[in-house]
Amino acid sequence: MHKIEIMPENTKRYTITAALPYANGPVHIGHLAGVYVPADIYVRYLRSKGEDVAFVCGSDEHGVPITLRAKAEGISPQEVVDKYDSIIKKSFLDFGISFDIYSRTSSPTHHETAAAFFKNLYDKGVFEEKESMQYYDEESQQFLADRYIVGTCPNCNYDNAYGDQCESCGTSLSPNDLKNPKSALSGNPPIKKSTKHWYLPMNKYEKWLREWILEGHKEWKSNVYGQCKSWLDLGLQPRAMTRDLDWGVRVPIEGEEGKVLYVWFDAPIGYISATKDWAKAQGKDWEPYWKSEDTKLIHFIGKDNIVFHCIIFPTILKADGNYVLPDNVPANEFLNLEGDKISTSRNWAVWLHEYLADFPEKQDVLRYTLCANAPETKDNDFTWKSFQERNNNELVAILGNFINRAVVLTHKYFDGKIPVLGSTYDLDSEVIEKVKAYPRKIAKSLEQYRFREAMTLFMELARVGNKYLGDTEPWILMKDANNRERVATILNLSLQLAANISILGGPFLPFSMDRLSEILNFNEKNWSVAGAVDLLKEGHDLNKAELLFQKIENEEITAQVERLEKIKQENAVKNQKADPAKDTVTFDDFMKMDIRIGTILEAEKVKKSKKLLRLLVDTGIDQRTVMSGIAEYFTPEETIGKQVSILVNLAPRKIMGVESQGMILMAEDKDGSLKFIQPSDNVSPGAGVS
Ligand code: B3M
Ligand code: ZN
Repeated sequence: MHKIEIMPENTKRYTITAALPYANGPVHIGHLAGVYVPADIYVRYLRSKGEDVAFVCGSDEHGVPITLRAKAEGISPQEVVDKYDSIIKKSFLDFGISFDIYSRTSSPTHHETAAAFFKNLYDKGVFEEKESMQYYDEESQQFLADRYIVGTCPNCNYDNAYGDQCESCGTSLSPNDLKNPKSALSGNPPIKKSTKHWYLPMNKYEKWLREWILEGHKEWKSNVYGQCKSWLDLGLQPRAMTRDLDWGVRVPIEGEEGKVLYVWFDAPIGYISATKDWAKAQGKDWEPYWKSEDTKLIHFIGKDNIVFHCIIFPTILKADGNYVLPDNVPANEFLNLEGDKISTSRNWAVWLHEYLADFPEKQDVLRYTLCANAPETKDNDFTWKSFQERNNNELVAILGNFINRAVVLTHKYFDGKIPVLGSTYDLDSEVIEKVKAYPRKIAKSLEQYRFREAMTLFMELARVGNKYLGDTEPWILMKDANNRERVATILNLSLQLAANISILGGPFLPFSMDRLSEILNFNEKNWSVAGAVDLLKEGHDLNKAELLFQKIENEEITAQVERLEKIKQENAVKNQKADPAKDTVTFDDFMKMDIRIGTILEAEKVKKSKKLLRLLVDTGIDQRTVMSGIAEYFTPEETIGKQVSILVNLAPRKIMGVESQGMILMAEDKDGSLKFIQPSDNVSPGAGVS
């Protein structure tokens, strides 16, 4: 039996989920801007209204991205997820993303929950069981996930395209589209083999989905609604909910070993498993958070996850029949970095842990900039310049400056105590009116998931305060003792505004607003008390003034821009194609060259030359002098004793007045750097190379 949850009247219950990041890499600003900052702002707002909220997230630890990363790093999938789960978890904690629980899909609760969910649908006969022909690698004895098949792109002829996408031209593919498919595991061409899977008959839910979304959720953001509509208009097909893979939640059907649940089946159920673990730790019942009609389920995600959260997961929940469906899915578009798509493989990102190393304690500055630039309706760009400007011109010059002046002046003139509010004039009434109106205005934007707008409104309040002090100039008034009462009123109102700011800014700038509460000696966080101008009682003691924000200097920004420049250059080098092959030579042509392994006996720099070393080489035939253009890459000492390849029958020629008798063979990398061509083990000098 369920315990009956007694909620105060008017309190609403919310289950707020934020996309489970794949535990195959750290998180970057794009993740934060698109999903976690908006979700956190929303949740902090709800909590400050006293709502009952479960804010759940965790690492997505299954699926091919994890197994690929494991392969790339030469470690096991479990080691991959252990490593990244803790890095990601720490980043979120550091940035104040206030999850009630950050769980993991490799947890026992999740495996049980996901398997039971699947089993229940299976027992109800929801799935269609189908055999199909899939690519199979005979050598590694496994079916190949799309990402494990590489071949030539039918569109651009790029020869390293994946079975699901060509990274060169961006076309999305299916494995059958590839020319010359090869297994990424063994390199062999795969065969086709029959395999059984369980399909969710999406087509059967199409009519219901059209009604539920297209008629019932016209209020969803236009980017979300639009994507759903185009999916639905294309018509839905049955979709396999299982995979042939050995990493994931095992298919809970007897006799069906070696198969796991499709990661997009199990991952969203991760929200439920996380809620279970959280509720258990709190001594609560998890079920109302997922099954009570009066619970609002809201998924915060990026745009690439829309179809999974708006179409597939709701279908899974609907098929079960006992769950609430999402009330809203406020998905964001993507954030770019300095005009370029953020990319993990190209290292084109600002990683959260690296940001904090360079800007310690400046979490709020990033939260602020990302929210101000949030890609709510279209892709948006993060630039370091705008980061600096937002900090210096807005956080420091407006918000920080206002608070600091109000507090410092109160310490100076009124011993740090809230002075008495006297008669008010038009200028004061304007402030009072704004303070009254803004909590509702900001709330309205937040409730419509318009976080940029909400934060802009919040900053307007700080601007109001800043302007009020600028217009009234209490420091000038105070030169005449008769104005003391007037100044008391101005500072009283300024501090009331500051107290309101500390409540209303909490969702956006939690760290700074905690410090502001500390300065004001005022710990109220309840949204409903905002709007009043008597939050701080007359005579109430303030704490010491302290700067909420510090200026960011040009050098700090230049360092970041230079770091990115360097990455850009490195990427350009990596992407350079090798020169095309030279004209064909015959075997006999090649055999004319006498290449031997020799040992460098002596080496010295050549005067007046930056590039040349004079080498004495034991070729096994003789000892001879070779002039070699390697001085920029090797010191003479580094070369002595090295075995190298030398072309011994090259016609001698004079270089800088010295006769060079042969040529040392070098490999030239894309960036122009040189490496010796050496035998993999030592050989006797004079050994022939052919
Ligand atoms: N891990 C995809 C992603 O990180 C996926 C989200 C799961 S949410 C249930 O974009
Ligand atoms: Zn292509």
